[in-house]
Amino acid sequence: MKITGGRVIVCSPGRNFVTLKLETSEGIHGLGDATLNGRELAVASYLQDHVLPLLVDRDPFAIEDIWQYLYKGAYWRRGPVTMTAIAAVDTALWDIKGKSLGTPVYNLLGGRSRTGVLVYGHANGDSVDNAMRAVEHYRELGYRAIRVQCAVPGVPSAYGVGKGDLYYEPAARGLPQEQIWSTDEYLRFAPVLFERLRTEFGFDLRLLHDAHHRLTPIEAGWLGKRLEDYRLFWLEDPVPAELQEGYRLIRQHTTVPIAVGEVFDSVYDCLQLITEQLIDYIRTTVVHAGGITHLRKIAAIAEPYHVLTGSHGATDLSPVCMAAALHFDISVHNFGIQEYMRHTPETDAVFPHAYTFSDGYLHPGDEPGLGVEIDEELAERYPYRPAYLPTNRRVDGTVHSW
Ligand code: KDG
Ligand code: MG
Repeated sequence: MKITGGRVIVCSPGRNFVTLKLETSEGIHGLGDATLNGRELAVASYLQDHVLPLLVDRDPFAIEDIWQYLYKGAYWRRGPVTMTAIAAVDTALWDIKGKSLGTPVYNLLGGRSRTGVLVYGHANGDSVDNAMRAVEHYRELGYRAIRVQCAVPGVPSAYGVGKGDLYYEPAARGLPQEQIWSTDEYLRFAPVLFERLRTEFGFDLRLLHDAHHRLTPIEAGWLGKRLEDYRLFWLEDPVPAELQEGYRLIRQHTTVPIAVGEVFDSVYDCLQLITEQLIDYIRTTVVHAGGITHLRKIAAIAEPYHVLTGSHGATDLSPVCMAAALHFDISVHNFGIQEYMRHTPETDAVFPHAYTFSDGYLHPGDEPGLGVEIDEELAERYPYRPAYLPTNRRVDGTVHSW
């Protein structure tokens, strides 16, 4: 069997997605998600113009060799555009191999290590009362773990507060929105929110929270200490992690579990965090960190250091990525949890999939390959529409991490 070519499909069923479809001489095709929120066409062009010509006539079973060829064979390595493109190729190759051998991808990754994949959903509110209602709603849907975000009094635009309940979506049409942020107000408010949550819901429910890269290490240490009594499952992205050693300072001040990694694109972004045990969960994901092949290496390095996986799974990662994540999650030993933001019905219709949710767990299904397809005719009805993630400024106008 040989790779004969491929196509990059850009569509926007509710939001933008880039999908790679690799074709083979035996008529089997494989899919890979190549979506980089707000930078979609850069990856589409990199795949189309620079990567696809390199794949023709190669053996699609040579997954490791193709991965290394695309990574080491390009003088300019790493970065989100390159690594997302490599991830798309890698994911599509695993899909082809599974389909060709007639088995779900998880069987090629060592088989099932568990019966289901524990997931967390997103509850948020424009007030504390509405956040409580959203948590209750997610509990009724069967979720056993819930991330909670809430509007902060005095902060015009806190991170993670959606327009609707189930389909939070930060990217917006047109040029980037500018949001306004105040760390002081946020730090005052966050412990109050979690005190109320534990008072209303007790300690059985797993609660998570995302600080979305907005604090300094010492601010994060202060917050973590205040949140310890509320037993968070994790505090996510307290600090931008370019300076990995900054996480030492957080660890010196708090035992709150820390999760980091959704913006990382290779093991080099998290090596120090893992080997110094500065984090508890590594959140790298299939689509942005080099595909199933590279994610398994990150997990293997994390395992002896007691770091569990907790892959990013926001709506800007397509159902193709979600399917791939589930095959990874169900097979890897040191799995922790999987983020699961529901896609809209439009997205699900374009990407029919075998995975199902029940009772707080996702199940990848038993279809050969990844168990996800793209309805190209339907996709064509949703043309690409430029959209950006917001930007952020402090109240005095200084640019701040969003
Ligand atoms: O595209 C950016 C989103 O994926 C990100 O803001 C979501 O932080 C996020 C999360 O934890 O899901
Ligand atoms: Mg996050």
